[in-house]
Amino acid sequence: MGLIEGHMAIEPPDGVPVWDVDPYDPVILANPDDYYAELREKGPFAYIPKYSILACGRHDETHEVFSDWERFVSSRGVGLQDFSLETPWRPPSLVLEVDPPYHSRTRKILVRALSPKATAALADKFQSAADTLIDALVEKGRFEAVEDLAEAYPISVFPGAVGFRQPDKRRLIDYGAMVFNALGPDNELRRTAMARGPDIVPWITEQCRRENLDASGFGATIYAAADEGEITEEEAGMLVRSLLSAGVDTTVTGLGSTLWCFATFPDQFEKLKADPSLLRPAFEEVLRFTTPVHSFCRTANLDTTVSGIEICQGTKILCVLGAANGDERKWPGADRFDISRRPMGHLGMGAGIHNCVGQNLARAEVAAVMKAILNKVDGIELTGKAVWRPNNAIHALDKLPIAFKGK
Ligand code: OVV
Repeated sequence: MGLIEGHMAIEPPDGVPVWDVDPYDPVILANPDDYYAELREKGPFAYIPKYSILACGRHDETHEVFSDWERFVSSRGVGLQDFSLETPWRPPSLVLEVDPPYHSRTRKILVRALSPKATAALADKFQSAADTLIDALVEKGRFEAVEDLAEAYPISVFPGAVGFRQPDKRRLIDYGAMVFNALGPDNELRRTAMARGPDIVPWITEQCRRENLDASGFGATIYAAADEGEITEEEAGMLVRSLLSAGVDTTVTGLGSTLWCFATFPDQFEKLKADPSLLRPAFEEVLRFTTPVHSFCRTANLDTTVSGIEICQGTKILCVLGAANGDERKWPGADRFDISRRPMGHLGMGAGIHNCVGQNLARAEVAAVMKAILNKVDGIELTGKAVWRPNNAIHALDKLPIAFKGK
């Protein structure tokens, strides 16, 4: 049995086309729409020889594989590496990279820490931070929206909500880029991100210790579970690490992509201004249309069948959430950004037991910024070319030059 990228090599299953493509080519990662369309065209699955994986990009099969935790496990890693065969670069996440029954214990604690009530309690803080930032950007007029807004806002509210006293913006953002790039193959992107490890990883580990967290905040709720004997002190630290792994790059990307959508489709911004009650469904459409986390893997833990295709134990399946979110079979006119669509069942926050546990918080952050914009901004203009930043698992902007027209 051969290994490719740390997982078992497989033969293409009967009925599955072989597709000679590199889904991790930086050109594809930066502008993935044609690759998404071609993947959907191939059928429910395509076999990609370069990595000896199956890829799926139609909505129904992607949803089936992604949410069936019993057949398609996360404990063997959600990137290309199979943790049952190789040791991962960091101790596995105690919530992302585990299965039930253990998963239920840790997930429950994060659900508690990030509950709608805990999030709602932060609403005033989030709103005043958003108002201050948007006032400053209206004053400025022209700005670089990735750095000045998409990164600046989550960094101004999220680390504080976890309980950190001295957030280091660069390290927090670069750790997110590491964690997501690590899910891909051993390519240039992954190697460059990992090179920051010796500086960032010990710092992250230190930040997650109880002594470094405020007595209020999500971190404190997690450590309170250790006091109750639900988890150990060490497990609590690892769950705080999960907040830092998954809570920064994702919201930075979601916010940047929201801005990009409204700058690119001004008619949709006009529609939102005319009816601000569309704000919630509008963000769901941003998630569907841009899919910040573009792909995650699962590993078949037994021989099984999906849509008549036989999949053998040990197969890595690349679930291309970005492709699934653009499936015409599910969303007619999928290539249109339409804030009145109400795209139920999109995979922008995942699906099943591992779906985004921080989604209330992410929505609250974006809502606060968009409310401030609706109050203070009359027009959003793209003043240059938006550039996307390749990452093995995240589809994020690198540059977004914007001008705000104040009211
Ligand atoms: C990249 C990512 C997503 C979700 C959770 C985690 C990481 C984690 O470390 O728990």
